[in-house]
Amino acid sequence: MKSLIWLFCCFVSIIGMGSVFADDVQIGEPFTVQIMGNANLDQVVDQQDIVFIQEIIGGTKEKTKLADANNDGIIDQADIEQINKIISGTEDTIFYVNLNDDVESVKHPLNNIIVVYDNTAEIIRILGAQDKVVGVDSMILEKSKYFPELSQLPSIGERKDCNVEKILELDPDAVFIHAKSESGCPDLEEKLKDKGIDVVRLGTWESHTAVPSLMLMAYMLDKVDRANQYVTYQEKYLNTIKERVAQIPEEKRLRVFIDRPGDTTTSKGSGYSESVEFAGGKNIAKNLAGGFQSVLPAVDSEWVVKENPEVIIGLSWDGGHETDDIDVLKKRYDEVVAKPGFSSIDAVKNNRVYITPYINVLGPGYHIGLVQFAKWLYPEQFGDLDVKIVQDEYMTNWQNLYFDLNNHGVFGYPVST
Ligand SMILES: [Ca+2]
Ligand SMILES: [Ca+2]
Repeated sequence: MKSLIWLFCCFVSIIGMGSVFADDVQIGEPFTVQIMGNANLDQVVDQQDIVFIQEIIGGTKEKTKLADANNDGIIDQADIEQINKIISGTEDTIFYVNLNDDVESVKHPLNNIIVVYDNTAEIIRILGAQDKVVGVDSMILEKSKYFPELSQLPSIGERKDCNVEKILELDPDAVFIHAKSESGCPDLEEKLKDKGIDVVRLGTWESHTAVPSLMLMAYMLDKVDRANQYVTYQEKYLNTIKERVAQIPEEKRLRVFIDRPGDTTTSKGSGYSESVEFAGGKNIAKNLAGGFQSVLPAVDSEWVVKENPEVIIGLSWDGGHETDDIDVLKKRYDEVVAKPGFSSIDAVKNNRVYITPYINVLGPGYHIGLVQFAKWLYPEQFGDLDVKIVQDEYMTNWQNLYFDLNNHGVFGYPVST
């Protein structure tokens, strides 16, 4: 448990850091695939980008930050050639914008890769690129039930302290890893310089980074069709939630408190707050500030009691695929309802306290958590959706994983339906 908390502390410390997506993309909104050559800043690289470049050259359009497909500082015919190569998959290099907002390059095609971070490994499975993976980090190794095959691969150690010797030994074309920061193996590029190994830094955990990164990785790994299919599949759920929530009058939207371990909560700008709001809840702590990146403020029980939320969603660091013990979530539930004064809160009096493992709304499968939140908040409007079916569909069709949800894993308390 302690090690998990520690893991999570490191995990949150990289969220949002230097993210190029966080400010301008919200759940369910169109995003920009951050590849140089995506001149019109939409979700694909196609003929329209060539038209766009021609218009820039002709002086009728302004240059955009992704227009310089070959990254040589000028917009000309060579960029059109590079875009044509990207479309046909024959480029030898891809230039892209990484999580640190730097323009980087990666060789193409990629045959062997190392994958760091569980959410990144999920994207690899969605794309159907598992056969390219030659090494993983210890986080994936520890999740042997969720990653039965990938967890058998050689480990490059902890993601905050990569074993460079091991990476060199595995000799991949590229390492997919999180943002450059103190905990993000900051010297990796330096140590792999001249070794023919590219470092690709992308955000894959928060809802608004996961899918744009998935699309970018699809270009790198030649899986664009598969990525488009996934986006279409996920949008179906996002649109359903959006449409139904839109029909709930403002005054009937429930006031929600997100109880984060350590007497903290999540405010505007955090993935959890965004998820609750997307599911139609009103996060009572939305405008509080404090904690990491000012989005994880500490709150005292007195304040929560005074606010009297109608629903409490408690985050748990435990639970998920690797345990079958519902008590890990029940313990957290008991802890939340026993807080000083909480027995007088409407959410507690009306049995509307729900515990969710943090993984439910993270990574490329974040729509599962959104469906769960929507169902917890508005069981009448979302009664026809079954979280287990959504989850099962995700694992079977997109994770290439058979996982018996009726007998294994814990994903919500008191109920995950
Ligand atoms: Ca485009
Ligand atoms: Ca150029």
